[in-house]
Amino acid sequence: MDRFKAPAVISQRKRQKGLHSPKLSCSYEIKFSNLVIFILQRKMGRTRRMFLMELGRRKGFRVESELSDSVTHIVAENNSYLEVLDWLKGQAVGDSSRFELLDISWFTACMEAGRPVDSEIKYHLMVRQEQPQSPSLNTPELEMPAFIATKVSQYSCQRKTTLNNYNKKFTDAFEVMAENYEFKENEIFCLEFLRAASLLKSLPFSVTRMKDIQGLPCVGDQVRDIIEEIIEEGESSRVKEVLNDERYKAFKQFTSVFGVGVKTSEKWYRMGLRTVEEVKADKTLKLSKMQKAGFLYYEDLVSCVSKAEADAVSLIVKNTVCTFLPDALVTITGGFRRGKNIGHDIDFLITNPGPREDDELLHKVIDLWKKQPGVDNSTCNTSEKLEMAEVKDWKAIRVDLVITPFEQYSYALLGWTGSRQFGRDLRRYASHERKMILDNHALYDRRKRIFLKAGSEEEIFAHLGLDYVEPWERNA
Ligand code: DCT
Ligand code: MG
Repeated sequence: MDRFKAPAVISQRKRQKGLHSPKLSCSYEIKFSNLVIFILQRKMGRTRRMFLMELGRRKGFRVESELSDSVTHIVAENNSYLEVLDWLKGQAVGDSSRFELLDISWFTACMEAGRPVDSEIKYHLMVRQEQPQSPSLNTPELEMPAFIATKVSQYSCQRKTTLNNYNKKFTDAFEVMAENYEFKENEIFCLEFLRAASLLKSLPFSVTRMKDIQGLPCVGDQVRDIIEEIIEEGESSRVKEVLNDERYKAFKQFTSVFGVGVKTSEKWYRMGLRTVEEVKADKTLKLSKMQKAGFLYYEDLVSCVSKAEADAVSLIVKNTVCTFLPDALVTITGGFRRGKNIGHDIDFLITNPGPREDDELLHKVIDLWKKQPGVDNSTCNTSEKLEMAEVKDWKAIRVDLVITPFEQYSYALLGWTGSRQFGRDLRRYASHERKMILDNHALYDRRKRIFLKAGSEEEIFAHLGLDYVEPWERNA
């Protein structure tokens, strides 16, 4: 597999928004069609209700978001029988005796059993329960965290993570911590925070109490302390400290330059440099070709790539590739395939169905672009052009071109679609749980000593014994 990274300069044209927006919620198979549940939001709150609805659906129950005619069971929490009746009167549903009015403890018992349990008398809301003591509040094993503990995997490849992040204030904080540890080359702590961020991104509700994270994997002491502080104070003092740290701030700036990683940042920091401007002004520094391009197009490259820009570039890439290989398959991977509408670059995967490969393809593509007016990737002579140009009507964008042999295409697609954390966990799961080795080319079964062929991403998940996770659910 060959990979070519270059900032391509393309004409900036307005394009329509993406053709297809990703499906963000998925439907689950209904296993128990003889009952239809409605969960009352009153006194429960929207987030908890959504969480419970999602949980019920995932377990094969039919849970309606509206109080429709088909509803058979109404579930309430912390509401007395009379309160529910009162609420029902306001809903104009006619005869309310057709509903089973049940306490949340019935629902939680069903979730635990993984099937509907008999609506015994103890679960019924009744007149005498004027001051209800919800059983779910008294028996800890029935509370929300108890479900989480049994169902949330430590591997993000066994979770669904859409772009709908209910815990951004926590995950942003963890990502700052992870980045700081990355700058310090402390991989263990870096990963600890990345895993915690990824886990909280997958939760279908906002964490508001420490109880909500009880029993969750990937939540160590450091992570717990930060969550606690954010819940109590609204922000974390440790994160604030990092954000104000001189070294962190300098590394953050340096690594924002294309071609600059932790090693180079370390060197510049040791030299006493602190800002991008200071590095730029230092004419004694030896810069790589990528770094030169990084400084030259700095403003363009730090501004995000939009979906419209990705679509525009996609047309250019497809057209060029097809002049050399008419049957080639060109697919957008990376964040855009996962449904993001911004990114720091655009990732493409190219393959040619059939036996024919072209080792020279990427070079041919780049050479062709170099010759074309308006599309240019050369870094040496562009500064002169910039000075001559009156109005800059183009934008530099990072494009990753990856070419793969056709028989490895599914593995490459899975790997390059990411997210990074999802890929890490897939490889960790393969190795720790299945004794297999996964990379962007192949899957090797160490016990059977064979390579497992796959013609689709679904087949790779099946080889690993994992439920399929759609690209837009891989935003771990
Ligand atoms: N990847 C990989 N090997 C690498 C680099 C990346 O397998 N050496 C995978 C992991 C994620 C995917 O490719 C795309 O990488 P990025 O572009 O860095 O991530 P992204 O999710 O597309 O993020 P962004 O939206 O910021 O571009
Ligand atoms: Mg990308």
